[in-house]
Amino acid sequence: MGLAQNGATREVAAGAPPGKGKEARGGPMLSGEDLLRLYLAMVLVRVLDQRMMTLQRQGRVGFYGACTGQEAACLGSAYALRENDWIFPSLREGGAMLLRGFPLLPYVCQVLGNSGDPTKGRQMPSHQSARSVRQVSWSSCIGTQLPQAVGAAWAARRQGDELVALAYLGDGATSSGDFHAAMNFAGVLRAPVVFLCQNNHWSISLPTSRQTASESIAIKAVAYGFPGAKVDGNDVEAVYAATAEAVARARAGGGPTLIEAETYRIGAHSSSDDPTRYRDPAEVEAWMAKDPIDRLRHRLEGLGLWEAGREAALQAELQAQVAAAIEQAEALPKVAPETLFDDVYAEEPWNLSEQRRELTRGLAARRRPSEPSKAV
Ligand SMILES: Cc1ncc(C[n+]2csc(CCOP(=O)(O)OP(=O)(O)O)c2C)c(N)n1
Ligand SMILES: [Mg+2]
Repeated sequence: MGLAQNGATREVAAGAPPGKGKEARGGPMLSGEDLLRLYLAMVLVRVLDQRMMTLQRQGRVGFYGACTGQEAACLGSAYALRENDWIFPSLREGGAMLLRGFPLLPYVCQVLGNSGDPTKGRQMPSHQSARSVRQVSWSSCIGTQLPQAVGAAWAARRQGDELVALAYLGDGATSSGDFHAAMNFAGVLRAPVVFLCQNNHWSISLPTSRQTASESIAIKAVAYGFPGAKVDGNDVEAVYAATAEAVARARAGGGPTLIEAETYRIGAHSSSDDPTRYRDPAEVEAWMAKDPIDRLRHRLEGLGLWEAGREAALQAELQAQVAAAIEQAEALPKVAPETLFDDVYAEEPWNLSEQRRELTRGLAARRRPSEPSKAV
């Protein structure tokens, strides 16, 4: 793992023994307890993604995008944040909300877009977000989250707030105008933002080799006047170490960092995609051998913190948790149409109130059993 700064490259922590408990969070090392916590979160996200994709195929969910193969890059980086930091996701980082304490049931409700969804079904499925864990929605509009993250980070800094914004992007987003505008502004303003690019080798069917002529994505940071780091995105400790270092620098007023986490999208781009039409199965198999979850499990076993015998029980437990959340979520009613008018204005204008009343009357009339006709 190297760190490129103004053309120079240097090594940052990789594969070092985990640090001890209290100094670990915020520092470059993870304790054994942290590694276990991350392992459980990564396995939960894998199990959830598999179940949700199945639900989509059964017609019970409209759309889904999985993070399979990228759990270390996604969760290892999110783990380096403090509670009051903000996440601006790209396409696959919903699981960071769970790691940051968002409950599973409303999470599943967001995928279903039903009445248990705190965002009232207004988002596309898979575009979870929650103010409670300071995470905005996925950004299906590629790259738009990046200037937003810079703006939020800069505004917070101007208000004297020490928070950091972690902005995720894919390799494909590096070709968007928003990426370059965001990188430029972040550098000029020294905004406390960390850009975490999950280079998963594909932008739907376009390979990263067709995305850029640069020697890496990380190197692009040099042109904007701040450091870039390239890490093994399937090594959760390496991702954490690089992000923790970048977050600490941003918080201390040292400005932004671009981290390239090299990983691989094992599954389809989304439930709307068929990767067998453009990818060599041998490539997928080669990356499956580098699975970040297997890798962390081996690490934990080596540290005496996990035994192979516990795996089946963990799988059963997480499958049961996810199944229970799905069952409870599916038992909930749809979002009431009247909520359409909620959260639009702090004080509802008269015309919206009128429309709300009209809709409520219309819905009530439709719900009443039809009365016998008085016509003769
Ligand atoms: C502005 C914009 N252009 C194009 C698209 C279509 N699109 C959706 S996802 C995607 C590829 C994104 O690839 P990448 O940034 O590498 O993220 P990944 O899906 O690999 O996580 C594209 C081109 C879009 N949604 N928005
Ligand atoms: Mg990609």
